[in-house]
Amino acid sequence: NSRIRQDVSLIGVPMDLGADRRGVDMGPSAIRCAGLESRLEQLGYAVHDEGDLVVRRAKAYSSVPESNLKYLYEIVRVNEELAEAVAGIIARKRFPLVLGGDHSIAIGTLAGILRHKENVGVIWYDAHGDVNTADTSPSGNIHGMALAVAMGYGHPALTGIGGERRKVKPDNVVIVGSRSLDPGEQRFLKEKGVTVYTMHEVDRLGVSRVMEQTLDQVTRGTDGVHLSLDLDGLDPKEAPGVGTPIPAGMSLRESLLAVEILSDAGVVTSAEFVEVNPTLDIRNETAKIAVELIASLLGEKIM
Ligand code: 6HN
Ligand code: MN
Ligand code: MN
Ligand code: MN
Repeated sequence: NSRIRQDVSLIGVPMDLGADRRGVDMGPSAIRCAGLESRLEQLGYAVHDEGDLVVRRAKAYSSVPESNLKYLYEIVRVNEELAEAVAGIIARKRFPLVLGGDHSIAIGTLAGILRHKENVGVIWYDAHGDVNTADTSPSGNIHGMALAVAMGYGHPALTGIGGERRKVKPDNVVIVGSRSLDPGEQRFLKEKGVTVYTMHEVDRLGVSRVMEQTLDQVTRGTDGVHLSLDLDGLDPKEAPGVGTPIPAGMSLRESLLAVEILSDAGVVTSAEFVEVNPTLDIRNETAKIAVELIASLLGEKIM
């Protein structure tokens, strides 16, 4: 089978500051409750649960941005720790599986990965582009900036995370499932030449071609592939437990197919599943979907 020949290290990051909204901090707990560990053990993996990082709660959560980089310093602190943890997991030759938490944690995950890899390919499965900067962000929420930061664009406190000078190269990034890109993001993506498969392309080409082309792009000249999967990439009718739902998204079937294609290719070297918000969910369905997708990514087969 296409099982990854590595032990898996789980690490939870109960971060909600990047979304400026409570509830998404419960994501790691909800995904664990949905049976992640036993599911991976059934696949034959040794699973090492490294527990959750500690995120200091904000005194107040505001819908009014107090600056265009909300909760900057606590987000930086946690991501520094995460970068360290992910780098350590890779050093121990394990597969890092990061559970969010809001998408701002991708900054730390990728900084940790880049300690070990020269050129990492990144698949950003998301309704959004997450390539805002303080200047273009409509919200000031750092989860909407994570991919730009990983490529080296944004506030120096963010781009300096992990002390890593290597950045993700725009050429090695593919975004899949977009249907909500802010005007500044559209400009950024065109300017940097990032490959984007919006829902339009997904509908025209079908998931299987999109994923084959994606694989082609992210494996060209890279020494690893990271999957950053935002559950809001899926249609909110099926995955309602997310803070920024956008209609007309990827179905569960399409998403399973996407991760199965990745699994068969055997190239993914790390993954994170983010933005599960149990307070907005229905009977933990979105966390259960996260577990289904993780199991399929790690080689679970129907037969
Ligand atoms: N996410 N583009 C919007 C913003 O505020 O920058 C939404 C970002 C959502 C981020 O879902 O990871
Ligand atoms: Mn996102
Ligand atoms: Mn999103
Ligand atoms: Mn399955």
